[in-house]
Order: sequence, then structure tokens, then C-alpha cells
Amino acid sequence: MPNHHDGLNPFYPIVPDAAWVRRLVARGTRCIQLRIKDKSSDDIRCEIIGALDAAAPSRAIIIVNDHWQEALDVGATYVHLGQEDLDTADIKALKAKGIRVGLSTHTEAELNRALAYTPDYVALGPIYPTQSKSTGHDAQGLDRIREWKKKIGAIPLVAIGGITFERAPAVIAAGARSVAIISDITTAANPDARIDAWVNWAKSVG
Ligand code: 3NM
Repeated sequence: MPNHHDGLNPFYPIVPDAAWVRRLVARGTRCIQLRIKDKSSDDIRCEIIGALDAAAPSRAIIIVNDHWQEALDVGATYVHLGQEDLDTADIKALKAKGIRVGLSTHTEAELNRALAYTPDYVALGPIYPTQSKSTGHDAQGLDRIREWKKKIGAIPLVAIGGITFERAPAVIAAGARSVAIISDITTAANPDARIDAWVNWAKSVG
């Protein structure tokens, strides 16, 4: 089994609130992105605190999407930023405070820009067509994962967009460290059963 020290896990669900974080942590999830939309700064801080509290007993990792200032304010340790955030976020300051940073990429130019910040991981998307976000980019496919992985070397690659439980093994085999997913869990007929399947699968991947 691979011995990673990056805090990531093959199963990387993305959820909108602390209630989902509690549900995931209760079933053994190790790494969760909190992607909060349309909330005030105060509410964002509350959700992050709720997520951190839920994750603390099992030492699961919470990765805060976009809201790096609120993440910093309440002591989060990991943020995920899009290309737009690179214009405003002070990544050097975040890193100086020991905050780990993952960056989204969709094109080679975005990848080159991201690599200049020596991120803790690079996300590539969308791997398959997705309904969860209009990314403005065509599906990248598995070959792009192989290409990105060659280029980034030891930096972990997080694959995102249209990935399902059934597609995950091929995505990992192509070179991804983690599979980031939204709808496979949030729209599942039985989310708890789906979470259990993912957690078990992740243990077998390492
Ligand atoms: N970012 P689902 S694709 C949030 O390509 C997000 O950068 C993407 O959701 C990117 O697992 C995406 O339901 C949506 O397809 C992922």
C-alpha cells in the first residue's frame, strides 16, 4: 500500500455544509472539501468551525474552498483555490502560516501558473462531463491525467468532474492521487451506502 504524507485520500468528497461533513466523518471519511456558496462571512466562519469540530476527533482533513480569509480567521489548515482566487489570495502569506494550498487547473497555461506557487496539490478538471459546475471547459479524459502527472512529478493530482464510484479506479490508475466528487454522493439514492462503498474502496487504494 502506498505510504503518503500529503493528508489527501483517494476519496475526496466535496460538500456544501458542516452537516454533510459530520455525516461523512461518522462513516470514516478522511479528507473533505467544504465548498460553501452564497453565505455571509459570519455564516461561512460558522460552517468552517462546525466542519473543523466534526473532523477533529478523527483528525480528518478539511479543505476550505475559496474562502481563504475566513479559513485563516478560524484556524483551518488547508484551502483550495481557483484561478480567479490567485489574483486576490496572498498564497505566500497562507503558506507562511502553514496553511496548505491546492489549486484548480483546466489548461496548460493554468497549470503553469499554478506550479509557480508550488501548490500542495493540483486539481485537474473536468475529467468527464459534469452537471455540478459550468467550468467552461470540455471533458479532459484520462489521457490528460497521465499528461498532467508526468508534468507535475511528485505533486499530488486531484481529479475532478463527472467522476463516479465506477469510474474511480481508472482515474487512479491514470495517475490521480484523489478523486474529488460532488454528485456521486449528494444525489445518490442512498448516500450513506455510497459513502461506505467509497470509504472501503479508498482503504484498498491507500
Ligand atoms: N470543479 P461532480 S468540476 C467543483 O473542473 C468542480 O474544476 C470542476 O462535481 C473543475 O462530481 C466540478 O458532481 C464539479 O461532477 C464536480
